[in-house]
Amino acid sequence: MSQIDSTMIRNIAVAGHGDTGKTSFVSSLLFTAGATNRHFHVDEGNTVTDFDEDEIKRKITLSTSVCSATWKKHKLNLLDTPGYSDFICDAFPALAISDIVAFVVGSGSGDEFNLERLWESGDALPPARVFLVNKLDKENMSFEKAVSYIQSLEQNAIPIALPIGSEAEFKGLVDLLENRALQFDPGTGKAKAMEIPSDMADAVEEARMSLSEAVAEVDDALLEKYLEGETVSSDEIREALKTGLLESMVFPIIPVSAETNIGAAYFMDFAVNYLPSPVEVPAKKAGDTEIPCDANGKMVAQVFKTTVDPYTGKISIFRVYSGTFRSDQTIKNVTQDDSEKISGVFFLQGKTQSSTDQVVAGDIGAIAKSKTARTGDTLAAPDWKTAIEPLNYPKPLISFAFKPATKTDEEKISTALTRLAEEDPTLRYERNIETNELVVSGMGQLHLDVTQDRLKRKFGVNALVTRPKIPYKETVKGKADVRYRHKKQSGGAGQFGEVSIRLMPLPSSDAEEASEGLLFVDMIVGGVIPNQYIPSVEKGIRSTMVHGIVAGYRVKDIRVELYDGKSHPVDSKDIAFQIAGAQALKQAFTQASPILLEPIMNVRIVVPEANMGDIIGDLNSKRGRVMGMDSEGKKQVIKAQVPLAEMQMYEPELRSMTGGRGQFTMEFERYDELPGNLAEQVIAEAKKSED
Ligand SMILES: Nc1nc2c(ncn2[C@@H]2O[C@H](COP(=O)(O)OP(=O)(O)OP(=O)(O)O)[C@@H](O)[C@H]2O)c(=O)[nH]1
Ligand SMILES: [Mg+2]
Repeated sequence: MSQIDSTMIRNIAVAGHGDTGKTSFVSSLLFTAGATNRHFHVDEGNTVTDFDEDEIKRKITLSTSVCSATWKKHKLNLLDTPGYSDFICDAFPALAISDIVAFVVGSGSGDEFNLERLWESGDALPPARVFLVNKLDKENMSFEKAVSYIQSLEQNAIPIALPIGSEAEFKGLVDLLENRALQFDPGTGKAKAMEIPSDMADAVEEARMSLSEAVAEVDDALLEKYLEGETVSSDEIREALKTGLLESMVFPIIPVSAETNIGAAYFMDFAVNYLPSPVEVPAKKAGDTEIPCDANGKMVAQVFKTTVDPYTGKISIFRVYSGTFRSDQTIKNVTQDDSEKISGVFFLQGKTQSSTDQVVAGDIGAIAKSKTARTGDTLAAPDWKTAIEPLNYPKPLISFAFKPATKTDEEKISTALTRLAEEDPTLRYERNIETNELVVSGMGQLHLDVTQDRLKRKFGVNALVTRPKIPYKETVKGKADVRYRHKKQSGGAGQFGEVSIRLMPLPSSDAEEASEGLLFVDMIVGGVIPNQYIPSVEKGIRSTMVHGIVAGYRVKDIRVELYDGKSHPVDSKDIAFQIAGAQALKQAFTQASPILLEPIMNVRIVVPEANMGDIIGDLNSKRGRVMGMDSEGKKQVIKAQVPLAEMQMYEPELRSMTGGRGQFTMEFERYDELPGNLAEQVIAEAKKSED
């Protein structure tokens, strides 16, 4: 296969709010460019990029997929990213490795909060950013409204084309750069020149002025010329626009309809003529080392996505920043400090692989069954030293307990979750040793629903999903002094052990010395309990602590002094002292004002100003304490401490309180006493489940 020149590549992430038509637009591009022989539709479940069964079933994109179209000898790599809140995080790695982002806007109503969220990530976005106003064939869809919404986000966004006709009559566009009109054939997506409709003359004139003005801003000399009233040539505008795109100073807006194939050809022409190739964008960095895009340089690539399928195995998708990734080489995984022999490299068209012998600098390729590659890893020539910064993923926001339905499910579930987490870094799971539950965490309820489905469909694992238990702890507030004798005489050898203990809360000065929540102090003098049985007493106490005393939760932060006891020359044995220790603790515990402790989380919430009142009111009703407030851009930041029990469903709650515009993170802070009435409920629950 002949090698494509890096300058002929365009890496385009297609991103935006959910349901705006990203996948449909990619489908329209593929069809118009002849990469597919039919125009596939999301609603028919046959698009190239929404190929996963769960995507087809739900008609939404769950994870980024890669395909490409050839347009005028250029290779356009298209990354179709998810737009729904639960899955949007998968858009970030695609944005991080692309040179261009096409934001698809799908309504004029101005509530595309996930677009706003992506837009706010600023420097994490590719330098060249274009807005596509989609669905212009649809009733009530207004280009003007969508433009003012986009301009409310970014004042340097400016139309470079105007729609001809609206709703069902939308048929083409006026190209403001070339001052010409184009009509599109919905059957092929191809463009044909037409007259600029006479009733649009004024609008076109005005839009061309605004565009010239916006573009002139890029270049001081040009701006001066413009302000002096001198004519600015089309060539000058074109050059300035290219610079403006590269330097994130101008953001073109293009009207399209993915459904009726209008604008796809225009966008691809624009990509080829104006949008930067991998050679033109600022060089990627690994630490302080620049990685210029040069197919003859040292090979450096980064894996930005992993997919794992029980049938086809693991696929690692990477972007080559420099050099040429060959199919028959030994590469170094710089991040893992490991190396492996590559056998086979391919390009992806959705799920379809086409093998190649090389992937040049700037291009995107994939390898199968890599032993070392994980998402974010740098794969490079053996003598390359510095890893590219790994990709960032947010912490999960919601957790559920996954209970395997049968013994077979139990055996398979961990392996299955490991595989799923390998392709989805926002999915985490762990066995909570306190509650003994398998806790699976993700970005939202839908995310965990999909996980439950995938476990079943891909791995045949059935799991019941419930809210996870809160890992409460038990401790005491008071002191107690207990003497306990364990004596058993039933036929043969008897058992005898007697202990006297003092129980009290662990003083903070002892905290360092304690282990697993207990400081056990041996105060036995004169061998009243023989030395070898002292550890038995401690063991009995510790095993009781694990299973809890009043409500079945782990006991923590206690100090136990063993100060007296008795033994029997024949009947004293390890088990007898273990039982005596355990029973003594149980008695002492109930006498020493036992309490429950609950986990308190540090929460950081970012919301629009307008939601502040509701959020604070809600935090108060959640027994939360607001620790501080601050502003961050147009948003307000609230820091609070809130019990975990109140925060388990905060993700959907915050989403509905803020119409999706709120974000939050939380992490464990400390344990606090659970108020008496709530503690009684928890104890009653525990008793009920014991019966
Ligand atoms: N009328 C009309 N409908 C469209 C157009 N583009 C997309 N749609 C419809 O909008 C819905 C969503 O389209 P998708 O392409 O799945 O949107 P998306 O942005 O990829 O959605 P997510 O990836 O799930 O965020 C589907 O029902 C499409 O048929 C368009 O240009 N016109
Ligand atoms: Mg999609």
